[in-house]
Parts: sequence; structure tokens; C-alpha cells
Amino acid sequence: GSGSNGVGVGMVPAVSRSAVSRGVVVRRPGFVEGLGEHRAKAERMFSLMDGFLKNDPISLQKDILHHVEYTVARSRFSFDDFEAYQEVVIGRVSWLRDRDVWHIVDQCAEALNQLGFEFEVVAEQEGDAALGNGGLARFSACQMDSLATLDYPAWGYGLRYEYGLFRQIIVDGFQHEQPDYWLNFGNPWEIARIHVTYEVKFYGTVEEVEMNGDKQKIWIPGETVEAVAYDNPIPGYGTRNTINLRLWAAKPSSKFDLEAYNTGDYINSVVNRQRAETISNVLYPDDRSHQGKELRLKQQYFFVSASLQDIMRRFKEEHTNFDELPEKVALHLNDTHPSLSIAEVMRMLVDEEHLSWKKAWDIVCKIFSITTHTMVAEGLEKIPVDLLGSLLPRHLEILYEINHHFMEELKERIGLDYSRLSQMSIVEEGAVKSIRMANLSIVCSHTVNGVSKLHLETLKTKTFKDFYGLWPEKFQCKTNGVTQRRWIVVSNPSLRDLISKWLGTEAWIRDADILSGLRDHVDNADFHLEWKMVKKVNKMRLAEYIEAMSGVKVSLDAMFDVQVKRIHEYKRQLLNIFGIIHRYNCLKNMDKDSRRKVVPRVCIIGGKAAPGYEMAKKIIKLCHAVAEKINNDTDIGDLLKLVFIPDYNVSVAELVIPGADLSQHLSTAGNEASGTGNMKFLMNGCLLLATEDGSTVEIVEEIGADNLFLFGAKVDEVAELRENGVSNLAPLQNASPLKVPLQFSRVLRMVRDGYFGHKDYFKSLCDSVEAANDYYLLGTDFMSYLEAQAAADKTFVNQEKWTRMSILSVAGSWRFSSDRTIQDYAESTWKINPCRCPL
Ligand code: Z15
Repeated sequence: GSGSNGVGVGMVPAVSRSAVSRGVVVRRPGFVEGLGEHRAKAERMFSLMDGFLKNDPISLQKDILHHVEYTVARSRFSFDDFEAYQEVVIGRVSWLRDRDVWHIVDQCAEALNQLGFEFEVVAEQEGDAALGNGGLARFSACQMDSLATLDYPAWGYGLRYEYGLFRQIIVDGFQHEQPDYWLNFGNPWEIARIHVTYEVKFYGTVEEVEMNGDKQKIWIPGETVEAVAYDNPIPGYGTRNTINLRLWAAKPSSKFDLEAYNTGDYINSVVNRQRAETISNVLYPDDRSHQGKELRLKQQYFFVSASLQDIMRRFKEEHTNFDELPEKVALHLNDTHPSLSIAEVMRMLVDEEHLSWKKAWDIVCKIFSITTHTMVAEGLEKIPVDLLGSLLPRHLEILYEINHHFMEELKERIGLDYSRLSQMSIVEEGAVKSIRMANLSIVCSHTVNGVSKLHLETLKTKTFKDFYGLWPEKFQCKTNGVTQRRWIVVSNPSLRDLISKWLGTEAWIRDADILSGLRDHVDNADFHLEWKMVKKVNKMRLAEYIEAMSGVKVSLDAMFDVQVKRIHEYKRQLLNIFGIIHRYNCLKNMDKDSRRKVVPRVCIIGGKAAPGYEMAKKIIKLCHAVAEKINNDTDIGDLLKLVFIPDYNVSVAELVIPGADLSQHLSTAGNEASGTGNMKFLMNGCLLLATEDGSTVEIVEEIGADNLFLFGAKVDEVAELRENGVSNLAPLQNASPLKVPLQFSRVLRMVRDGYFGHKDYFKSLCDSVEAANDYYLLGTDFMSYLEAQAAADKTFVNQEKWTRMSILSVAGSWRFSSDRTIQDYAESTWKINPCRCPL
């Protein structure tokens, strides 16, 4: 479902609106230098292109017609919107000729309109490339956009899943998952590089052989599959720099296994070969914690092996001395998922390039850096040794050896402190012996980045305390950001135009700092009027969508209150629903006069639950059960509506975020590493109601606590509250003497007693927040939450104040542009410089 984006999606790279997973690889110092003798040829081609390949509407029409006739031979048949979309993309995005993709949107619109197409309709033909799960993957997409725009010579690598994240459909209020076969009609953005292929090997044995008098380990693999490159161009904004997202697809190896074909079982041999393709078929749909599955490990190694062969091939084309590798290549691990890379580079350097262990290790330690994205130690990835030993026997040996050297070094530094040694070890002994991928990554990376100040603090003082003691200089903070090109320019064109008008420039699209200039107009009445109009337009768009999706008619005067993100207990969608039930109770108990003073609300919740995550699925069902009750209560009318928006994805986000007045970010403090949804809402002038968790702390620093609605326990109160139900730190602002307030118990009782039906089904959900079990502190934070909600209501009545806060939110969002994040990475982690192509 592409949603209605209103703007030329056809000209905006598919991957920019996607969520892509896994590693970001940066290559230094850049391709202009790297081109060497080809440079003259490239420059000549560029200059010819400027002459031949024009972007005026007539030239564009010629191109489209050329493709219709010669590429797809469809001119005599029906040529529909979808084909028009594909043709425009194919015709224009062969990236060598793209000087500045973003700036030909208007010309394309005109060309298409003259051919009798409606540009917006054509643009909407594009759906999401849902190649990831949630925040982690969408953050990669924002980073790619910023890398391109800031002229960095970076490559992104990932898997070309044929099935992206499942589509969520709701039947009777329950989530059902449907496969997302997104490549059904082809993907016009991608370029299949059928000659860029590598063999990836699995299983087999390790043997010791004599090599020039030395003993040498070699891996005799048992299975080979081929990785084929599919390139996805990521054009920067206002620059000719277009970087590459290279995604790997698995194909059966082209090598014939003579044995297999001679046994006479021809049919089965072919069928077996074909199984190789399953490796890259489907994305694992859990946002985190997916341990001990062989296919997942196979995916990780497939991805790592193909990418590293590609990187090494490029390096070896121009260099022979591996001492230069750290000068030319920086490898960044986006979470621990690709951390097998460390063992793989060691294997390549030692087993294939015959470097000594010490030399190889020195090199490896200079090229890797990592970002971790999780707060809780339980979220860190572990690979069972049995599984690894069977799939990648040589890698397991290498990991043991890395650990052996590390343990020796550690003993020298901290002595024989066995408890600490075993905690820091890369190998975890225990019921299931396993490899701790986080420890491996920290040992080998020169930099370990956290995604917010609060997150880094937790890494230093809790999660990786011992490692911090050993290597304090490795730990750095790179607060996340989001790209204003996607989250304002494309998804909120009315706001884009308004901002440019009042700032008198479009420069903020490349330089977000300029957004802070909106502060100069914060008290201008005309500005306020236009600001409110923009929100109104976006609310209309959203209201239409809601009605089409759910049949619920909503009032534009109501406050649109949104919580959209993956469903997780720690994100506390349940707190939101309990708050809504409480609001419903209050309304029911009010007399007519009091009701007239109530601010009407439209509560919008959206998000996918991992297919195996019971509690998350129950939260979705509860939301529907409560919605059914409230929305059909004629007594309540427009005062309160609850809608669940199905299949929340990037396209839906582009529609929902600009239309929100208030957005909720409710994670129990200490659980959300950063959060990026908060930044997207901030950029769209939506006020936040949030806990002081992750990056929200820095949003408060930037815009001030009085420009959003904060509530809840702070991070250093949480442990105590879990233990004793009280905090011995500064008393909670709105502390209630009871651990569980009456209002909370009443709501819980209603759900328990079957007020919303499905009594048995909701029982375990209720148990999970009962005082004795309430790990995420819903009861503890409830009163504080209700007070923040009341403050939001009170402010909404004062539209002038609300608008002021809204403007200051957008003005403060300059600091949460992923351009700032990427520049920080470039300067202090990768040590690379921009490398601007001649325009
Ligand atoms: C994921 O979406 C995130 C972290 C993970 O470790 C995994 Cl496996 C998935 C998210 C964080 O939950 C979120 O707080 C953060 O903003 C995002 O990564 C990007 O850093």
C-alpha cells in the first residue's frame, strides 16, 4: 500500500522510503581519486550527457515513448499508470546520467501530465521496499540519504529479500500476517549486476596442510551458493553524488557438481540446487531477539561473505599491500547482526592472503567500528557454538583464537579475576555454549557508538561497564537523526513550502541548522494562521484515510493523538489504551455541561506485532475491542474515538505523522535506546507526550521541558521502583502514596471482568501489569501519565500557545537531522571527508 504521498515519488529513490537492514560500509577516500585513468573518460561522458540527456518535458516525453516502444513494446497495448511509473524510473534513474535527481520532479510531472497521466497517481504506484522491521532499518535508510547528500563515498550493503516485512491485516481485531512479495511486478529502481557474483560457502571441515614448510588451516566447504548483486541508487539532494545500496540475492551455484548429476537422480539434484535461493527469500519479522535459528545465521554469513568479497575485490584492483587497507576502507557494523565480518576478514587475511595472525589482527582492529542499538543486555545477539561449528567450522576456530588472545591480554591487565574474565569473554559457557557477538564487536572495533546520550551512559555504566573500564576512549555517542528530505520535503509538502516561504530559502533542505531560524517568527500572527492551515490540510488528508480504512468518521476539531511504532511491552501501548479507557470512564460520568468543555480526541494507534509475540498480539486485539465499545457509544460521539491503523509502514507514516497534533512515546525510561519516531513528529510540528527516555532527553535539552508533555519515572528511579515500589530519589513529581492508583486498578478490573469481551484471552495481559509483575511500571507511571494528558488537553484549548509550541518543535528539530548524525560519524568514527563531484 503506497498511501497518497502527493509528491513525486517516482523521482525519489525507492530505498529512501524504505527500511533497509544491516551494514553500512564506508570507503575512503573516495571515487574521484579512485577513478584514476578513467577519470578523463568519465568527465567526457558527463559533458556529453549534459548535451544529450536533457530534462525538459519534451525530452523526458521522448524518453518515455522510447521506452514504451523499444523496452517494453507496449505502445499498441494499454499503457497504464503502473507502467508509466516504471518507465519514468527506468528511463531517468540510470544513475550515471542523474545529475540531481531531486530537481527534475517538476519536469517529470509536466511531461507526464502532457501525455495524459496524472503525476500524483503515477507516483503513488510505488510501494514500500519493506526490507527491515522497525527503527533500526528505517534509521539505515535515513543514514543512506544523508551520506549521499553530504557527498560521502559510502556503500550500503544488505539482502535482497523477496519477501519483505509481512503485511498486517486485521480480522475480527486480530492480527494476521500476509507475505509481502514486493517484487511481483519488478522493481524499476534496481539494476541487476548479473556479472557481479561471488561464491558463498557453508558447512564442511577444516584441514591442516603444509604450505611452504608452515602448517596452515584450510576450510573445505560442503555447500556453495552464489550471491548476485542488485544495485539500488541513492541520489543525494542538491548534489550529483549518487551512492549505492548493494543488495545480495542467493542463486544456485553455477558450478556443476558432477557427482550429483551422475547418480541418476537428475530431478532431485535440480530441486536441491534450487534450495540455495531460499537463503535470501524472507526477512525475519521480529524486531529483536531471534536466536539460534540456522537460516538466520546463514543469512548473516551470506550477506557478510558476499559484501566482504566485493570490498576486497575493489581494494585489490588498486592496491597490493594490505597495510593500506585501514587507509582505504572503513567497515561499520550496524548493530551486531553483521559482526561475523570480523571473523571473515581474519579468515581472508590469514587463510587466503597468508598474513600472520598478528598482522591481520592489527589491520582488522583499525577498520571496524560498530553502533549498538539496544539498552538491555538480554537483547544482545548470541550464536550457539554447535550451530556455528557446523555451518562455519573455520570461523568458530578463529573466534576461539581471537578470544584466547583477548583473554591473555585481559589477564595481564586485570589479573586473575575469574568472574570478570568470564563475563567479558567472547565465549559464553553455560547450558548452551555460545558466542557473544557484542563482546566480539567491542574487542575488535576502534569505536563503539551509542545512539543517544542516555544510551551511551547505560552502555558505559551497565551493559558494557567492564569494557568501558578497559577502553574508555572507544565509547562515543552519535545521537540518531532522521532525514528532513523524507520526513518534511516529501511527506509534508505544505509545511515544506511554508517553511521555505518564512525562512526565505530552501537551504534548510540541505542544511537543517537553518530551521532554528523559525524561532524568529514564533510570535507572528500571520505565521500562526498559515501554520494552522497547514496542519488542517494534513489532518484532512489523514481523516479521509481513516474513514476509508476503518469507516470511522472523525472531527477535524478533535486533537489527533497518535502512537505508531512496533508493538512492544516496553513501548507501553497498553498504557495508552488504559489511559483511553480511563478517559472513557470520565466522560461517562460527566454531566452535559462538563462534557461541553472536553477537548475531543481521536486516538490513533498503529504498529505490527512480531508473529510469535503473544502479548503484543493481545495488545492489538484489546485496542480493537476497546475501539468497538467506544466508537459505537452514541453517548460519547465525537468526544472520543479510537482507531487502529492497520499495516503501519513508511508510506502510512508519511500520511499519519504530518496529520498528528500530539504523539506518544511511552517507553519505560531506560528501554528505548534512542527512538526516531519522536524526531519525525517533532519535525512535523506535532507536540510530544513522552517519558524521559532515549533521545527524548536531548529533545528536551533543545526545545525546553515546557514545549512538550513529560511524565513518568526517570531512568535512575526505575530499578528502585521495580524493587520496592518506591523511589528514594527525588520524590516523583506526582507521587501517589499507593503504588497502584485506584484509577489504574479500576481500568484493569474492567478488562479483567470482560467489559470489552474476551475475558480469558486478555487474562495473561492483565496479569503482566498486576502490581507484583508490573515490570514496565504501568501502574507506577499511570497518574503521572494522566496528568500529562490533562496538561495536553488544557494547552490544546489555548491554540496560540499550542501553535507556539508546535513552531518551536520544528525549529528545534534541526538538531535531529541525520545529516548531523552522519557528519559526526564521518568526522569522529570513520575519519572521511566529503568528496563532491563536479556539478
Ligand atoms: C531496532 O529497531 C532497534 C534496535 C535493535 O537492537 C533492534 Cl534489533 C531493532 C531500534 C531501537 O529500538 C530504537 O530505540 C532506535 O532508535 C533504533 O533502533 C535506531 O537506532
